Amino acid sequence: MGISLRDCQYLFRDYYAGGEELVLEGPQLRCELASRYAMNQDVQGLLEDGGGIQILKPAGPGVATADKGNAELMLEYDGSLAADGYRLVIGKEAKLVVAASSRRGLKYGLEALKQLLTIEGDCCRLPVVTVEDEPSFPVRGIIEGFYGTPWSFADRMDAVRYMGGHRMNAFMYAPKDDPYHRELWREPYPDDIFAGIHELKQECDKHLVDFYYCISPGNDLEFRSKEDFSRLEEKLAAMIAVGVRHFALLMDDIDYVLTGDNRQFLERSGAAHAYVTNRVYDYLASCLPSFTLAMCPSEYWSYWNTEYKKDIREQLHPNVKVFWTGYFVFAPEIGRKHAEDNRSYYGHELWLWDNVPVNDCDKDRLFLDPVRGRSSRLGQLGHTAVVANPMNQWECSKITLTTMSHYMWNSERYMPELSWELSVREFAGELADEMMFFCQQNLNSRLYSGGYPELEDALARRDLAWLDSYFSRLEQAAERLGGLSNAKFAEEAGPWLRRATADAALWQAIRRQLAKPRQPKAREEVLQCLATCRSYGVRLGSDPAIRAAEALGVKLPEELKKEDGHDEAQ
Ligand code: 14T
Repeated sequence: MGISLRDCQYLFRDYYAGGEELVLEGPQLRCELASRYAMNQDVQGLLEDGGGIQILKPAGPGVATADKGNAELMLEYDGSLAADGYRLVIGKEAKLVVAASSRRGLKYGLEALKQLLTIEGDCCRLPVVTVEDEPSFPVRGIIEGFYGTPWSFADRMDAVRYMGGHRMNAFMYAPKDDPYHRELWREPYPDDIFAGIHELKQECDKHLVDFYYCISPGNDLEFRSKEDFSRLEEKLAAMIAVGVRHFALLMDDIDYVLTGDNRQFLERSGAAHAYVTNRVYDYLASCLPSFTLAMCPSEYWSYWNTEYKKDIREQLHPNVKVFWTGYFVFAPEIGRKHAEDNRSYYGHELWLWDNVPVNDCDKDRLFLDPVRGRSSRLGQLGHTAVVANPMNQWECSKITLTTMSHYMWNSERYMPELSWELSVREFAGELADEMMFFCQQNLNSRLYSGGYPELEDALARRDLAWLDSYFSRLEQAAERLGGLSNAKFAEEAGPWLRRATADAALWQAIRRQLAKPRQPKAREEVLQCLATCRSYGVRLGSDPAIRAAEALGVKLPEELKKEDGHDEAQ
């Protein structure tokens, strides 16, 4: 509600507004529907939530609508628009048009209409505008591809709803520690887990999100074994039976050197990975008129050309998409040269598996900053998908993911700081300032090595007044965020919020010790507060109290300091 012109210009690719406004009577936008998109098109379910828009059932031929709307909405098919793109025209006299080449485009067009609508008391206002909007990447989404505790099904259902509202269209199921995804890939899912996956698939359908089932058989697949292939096909057949049409074979993080019969049979692992993927491709083609198949090669992060890549390039079916993560598993920078090189090594459509904001290698950290350093032009450089690998903490991942959703939709215009601001505001509402402050203490050390300059400067200056206000801000932010109406956030971020409070307390103790350096009680308090900090097993990226102690010459027991995990090198 009340979206600013600046935000419109950022979030919608082309926004032609001449400053005029439509003011309509009534506390809701009530649209009389006419559709040339398709006859009897079901559009009721297209909006994530009505949010002030009601779509009235079209009157039959010659039948007057009993219920008069205050606007006219025409849905049109326009095959020249990219998939998921739309044109929204908000015309004078309350004539609205949404044109799209797919149902998802219609949905995004209606979501845009909802965002532009302001309701004030008994009337609604809309800008007179034409919006032309198309995505930078056809496939945009999330890959649940991390190690450690997988998301719960409740998390996943929420993720799918979230994606529907953020113009993401792909949820890829690939939790490393779902045993049936990797370790026990041959085993069918137990009924209860399968029911969860089925329900998730249905939620995806409802929100026009494509569900991808990913499987990782690479650790111990016998490439010549008929039995193994039947197991793999049975696993996929069960998914096909509940409507899944999108798949991926993941060969990451395995010992991929061929041994024994596998080596006899296929010689090289690139050839072997192309072979199994092609067989899966043929299987899917034998039972489905249309489907998607992607594969993650073992060499998904390396920046040199190899025989493995050549084998994939030459032998993998041309329709199969190939994942990579940029150069290095966590790529601070994915530039044009990297993309061009890797595209030429693999010779297939590239799908970026972006390891942001994943924290499975940094379990004591939360990453709450925007994605940075991805080329604005990956879409022109052979990429047709960008998917983000999130944190084990789903709710906390939303901060970064919302910025990624902006990048995925319009990489050419992406501005990390602006996206961060929008994301934090959307997430925390009235507590946006506190949230932003908290986020600034939890930067992604894998992507960003800029550190915490304001804090470091104040420490170098020994500016105690600045530090006092910094720590009281931290304490206040932690307290208020703990009471955020979003209880899931408070739960997930709990250890970090408590750690922030403990850091503030440690600072107070450090202050007292600085005032009375020779008093044993003051020293005792510092140690006690330090123990509390450590007890949470997590830390803020800025690690302010420990840094302050170091900078101000307050000695902390060496071993405690180490265990706390402060690491200069990051
Ligand atoms: F397939 C991939 F593209 C990929 O990134 N695989 C894993 C992924 O499951 C994990 O979540 C991610 C982040 O930790 O990185 C890959 O796993 C790693 C990462 C490492 F840094 C495996 C070994 C590493 F040394």
